Amino acid sequence: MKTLQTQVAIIGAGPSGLLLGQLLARKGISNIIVERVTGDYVLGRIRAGILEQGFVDLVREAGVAERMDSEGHAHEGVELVVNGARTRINLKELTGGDVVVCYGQVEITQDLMDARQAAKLDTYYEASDVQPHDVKGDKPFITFTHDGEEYRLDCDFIAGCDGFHGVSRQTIPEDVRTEHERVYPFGWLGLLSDTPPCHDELIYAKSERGFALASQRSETRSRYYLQVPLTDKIEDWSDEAFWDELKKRLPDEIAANVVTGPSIEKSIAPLRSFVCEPMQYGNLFLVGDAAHIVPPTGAKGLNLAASDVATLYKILTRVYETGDRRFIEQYSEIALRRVWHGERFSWWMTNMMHNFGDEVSNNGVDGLMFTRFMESEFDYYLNSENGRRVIAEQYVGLPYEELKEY
Ligand code: FAS
Ligand code: PHB
Repeated sequence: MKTLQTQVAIIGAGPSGLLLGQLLARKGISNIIVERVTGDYVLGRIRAGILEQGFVDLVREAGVAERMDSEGHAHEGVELVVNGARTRINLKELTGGDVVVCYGQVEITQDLMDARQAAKLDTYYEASDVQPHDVKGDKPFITFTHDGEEYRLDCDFIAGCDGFHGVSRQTIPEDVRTEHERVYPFGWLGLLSDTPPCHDELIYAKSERGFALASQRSETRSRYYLQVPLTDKIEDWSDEAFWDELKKRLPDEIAANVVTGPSIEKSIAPLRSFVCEPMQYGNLFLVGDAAHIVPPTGAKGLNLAASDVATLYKILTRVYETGDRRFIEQYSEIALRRVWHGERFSWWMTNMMHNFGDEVSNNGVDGLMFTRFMESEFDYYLNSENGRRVIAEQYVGLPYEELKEY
């Protein structure tokens, strides 16, 4: 067995692991990333597209903002449509200046991978049998197999950045962790196309036929979503069927601007709200999707991962720079405070904007009555400046948590 040594072992080379590794390295904190699949496979996953202000600032602090700043598009507003009635949420005005940036997760991941390679930082792709050990002790380590060789990686801390299906969360004993979950009775059918966006800002649309989202990646690449039943299969949806349905769910004047074209990616994703508490166990810290999942309706998944990274980065930097270990035990409490805000907003937006059919909601309200409650609540929020401000503040992202004694 080959033995390696580093200060922080990172499991997973998705945006969480790569961003954490980049930030730590810039502080001179050594780290090694161990990833199950190839870098190309990681880049092949089409996911998020909206970055909160806090994420944008973190990417700049990580020194990988050049392409984001030149190719990303700042969005000062977002449109919410309910049965054809359009309401623009003026993010910049309602939050006193904050906006969101439209720049794909794939692009951010590529930029972080390029920076890691340029800095000659160690990343073991296609690693198998990754397993954390002695996480409660002061000498944790992970073992893994790479190129047929067995490795032991000794470290001070382990960052579990290995997503929802990773090994890290399972390392926390079942009797220690509490998992909260809501699985929604529908999914999102997503389509990526090299066609110009149908509007200059994002449009979230609720119609009698179901939810639709018109998003974008650039001036020539668009990303669209449709709410579909969980029973739908991707083969049920030709490109033509997708475009027809999308136009029926968007306001007529927007639908008229939709430029159709062949899909370059098309997939159906289930929607769930999920939180694991605590987000740490000894010297193992869960980061991003390893600890929590949100329905993409609030554009929070990737952004909550970034705020976890920011919290752990601040705590570990303090440990290595000053020896101050006071916040080590508070990582989970600090991270969860912002996670639950993002979870609630994503759950609320999903309730407001989707048709739940006749599902009886968790507080016993039947489908139609629940729908009326949600329509009334959304009508109130959209038609009051204070209501629109609540939505704007959540959408651009609440401030990151500071390290302070609670
Ligand atoms: P990731 O899952 O991205 O990365 C985890 C990494 O760990 C993966 O590369 C995996 O291969 C690796 N790994 C897993 N197990 C391992 C093991 N045992 N050993 C080593 N490595 C291991 N978020 C938004 O904000 N907006 C959106 O629009 C949006 N859309 C989404 C659409 C879909 C279909 C999905 C699935 C998610 C979407 N998300 C969205 C959420 C998504 O972007 C995540 O929040 C983001 O990828 C989180 O990044 P990570 O925490 O790095 O986890
Ligand atoms: C996307 O562009 O993929 C996207 C944007 C906003 C969301 C969800 C997905 O809320």
